[in-house]
Amino acid sequence: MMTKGILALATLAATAGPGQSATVRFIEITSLPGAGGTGGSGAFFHIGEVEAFLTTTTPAAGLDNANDLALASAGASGSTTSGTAQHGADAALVNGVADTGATTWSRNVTVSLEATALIDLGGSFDIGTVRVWQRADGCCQDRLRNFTVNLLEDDGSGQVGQMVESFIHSGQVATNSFATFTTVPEPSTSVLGLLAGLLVIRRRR
Ligand SMILES: [Ca+2]
Repeated sequence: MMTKGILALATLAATAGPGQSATVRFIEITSLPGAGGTGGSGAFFHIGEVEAFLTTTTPAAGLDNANDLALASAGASGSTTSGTAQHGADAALVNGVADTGATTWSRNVTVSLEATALIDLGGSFDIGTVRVWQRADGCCQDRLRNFTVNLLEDDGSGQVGQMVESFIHSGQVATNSFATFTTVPEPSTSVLGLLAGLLVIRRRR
């Protein structure tokens, strides 16, 4: 019974679950249907900036361009994969600025029901933290609420691959601030090694 228990534990640790296996290349942020803000004449979904940090980085309190990997100058790019444009270029997602006014990436979710921003980090990284920022002018803050953040692998050819981890943000992101999403840490190799060692010991008895 003991051997079976250890075996099960070792199998559990070796079978990577969400957030425990792979590095991240893509960040997909999608408004939940009907969840856009009510500013202006319709319902919109806006994002001031997206940041991504390694598991080893503790981001600064404000925009942390020195460590942010979701930055055009770090090789990242942004695109709109669903949704109808209200205003703002895709490049504004990763320009290192919490944008203001009409430069803010904003999509009309009255027309399209949902909108999705896709960030390509330009390479795969062991991402520990993602932050999604409001625009910085205090306007229309209800346009960043109720959305999902999916972290995705490279499929081996530079395209979107399997899901690594998925988050839901319910409610509105704080005014002129950001929402933080933290990945589940990988089981350490020392723990895996310990489990493997225990398994060998049990089998030899
Ligand atoms: Ca921006």
